[in-house]
Amino acid sequence: MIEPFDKPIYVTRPFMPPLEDFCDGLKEIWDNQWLTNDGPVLKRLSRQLSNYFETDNACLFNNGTLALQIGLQGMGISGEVITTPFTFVATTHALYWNKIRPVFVDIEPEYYTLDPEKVDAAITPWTTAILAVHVFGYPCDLRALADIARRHNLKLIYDAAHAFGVQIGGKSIAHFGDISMFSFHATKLYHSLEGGLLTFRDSSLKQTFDYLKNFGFKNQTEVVMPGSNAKMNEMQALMGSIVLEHLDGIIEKCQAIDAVYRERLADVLGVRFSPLLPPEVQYNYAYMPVEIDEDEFGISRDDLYEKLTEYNIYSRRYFYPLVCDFACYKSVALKDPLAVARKVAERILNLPIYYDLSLDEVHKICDIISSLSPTATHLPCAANATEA
Ligand code: T4K
Repeated sequence: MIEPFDKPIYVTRPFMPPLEDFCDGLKEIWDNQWLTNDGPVLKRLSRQLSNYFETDNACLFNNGTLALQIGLQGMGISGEVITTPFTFVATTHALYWNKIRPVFVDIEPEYYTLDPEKVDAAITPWTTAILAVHVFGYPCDLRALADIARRHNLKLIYDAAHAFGVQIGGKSIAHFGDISMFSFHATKLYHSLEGGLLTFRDSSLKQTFDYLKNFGFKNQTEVVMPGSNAKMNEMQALMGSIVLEHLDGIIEKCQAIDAVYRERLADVLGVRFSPLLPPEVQYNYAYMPVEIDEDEFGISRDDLYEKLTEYNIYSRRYFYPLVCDFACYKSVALKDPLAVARKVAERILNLPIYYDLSLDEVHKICDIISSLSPTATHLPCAANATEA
């Protein structure tokens, strides 16, 4: 019998930088007496991120949802947008708030990103854009989607909420598509407490986004568009600035965790991982999704999810239910049966992965998962044999 963890093991925990570093930054903010509205710490983070992404075409926001919503508004997207049902609901909410009709199409089965063939087939005279998600940080089929967008004169928008740090051939994923949104929420690999970033190809959009996140003010007496309040404050910017210095270490640790899961669960029947990404992709290891095949594993994904909680392990079923099955989107007509997305949503389980999770803890999680499979012949690893 394996003992439960004596503290909860969540699907993720935010990276907490050294407290002294945050306190030093707080002192600076206190001295400045400047808390929000384009303050000096925000300006510093903007410069750091421009260096990081190698572009000045970037705009910070108070969260990813508003960043995406304003991104769509600022680009004047309307009509129908082809998108994925296998995502966090905020992707679709951003369309809703812009009065855009979502057209849900299916995903491909390996990395769960939009299936380009399905996108192509769903285009109508009302289609104005594709809103694709680099779900779990797995890059979409960038070339195929760019080709479709070019041929049909559509805008290509990436919800890159999960993809901070992902590079393709040494180039940030931010450089693909017309616009990309990154979330800096506390649960993300890179975070600023809460926060979001838009990166974009057309530099003239910067002015528009700056207006839109500040009520549409051009100056003290002119409001030029119906904007929102979506400004990042100085505390958020401080956290973002400090966490950025630790990014490489965070990714390295999550890569090591990913490797342990893949090795330890490789022989457990019914646990499926996405294939390793091609060598030109530098992945960020932000999430650890697996699919549970009930017939092979011996119990269902939901039973496994429940049983893990008895061991104090809180995995998550990202993304179940599909967005189109939520009450507020059920009335959206589906032209595609979404067969792959439905199957994946029934089987997906995100295992814990975060900087502070020790490799011993990952081994123990693997031991527990193996022990819960009636079909597994897997023995606990030597390191944890005493706990078995
Ligand atoms: N597009 C996509 C594809 C997204 O995934 C998201 C957000 C967005 C757009 C919108 O971006 P933001 O507007 O959020 O910037 C979480 C996050 O709240 C959400 O940001 C994220 N996606 C989504 C995938 O996950 P929940 O409801 O699962 O969060 P919650 O509070 O249950 O946290 C998960 C676990 O993390 C907890 O069980 C414990 C741990 N945790 C969480 C927080 C907040 C901590 O240990 N400390 C913390 O401070 O949505």
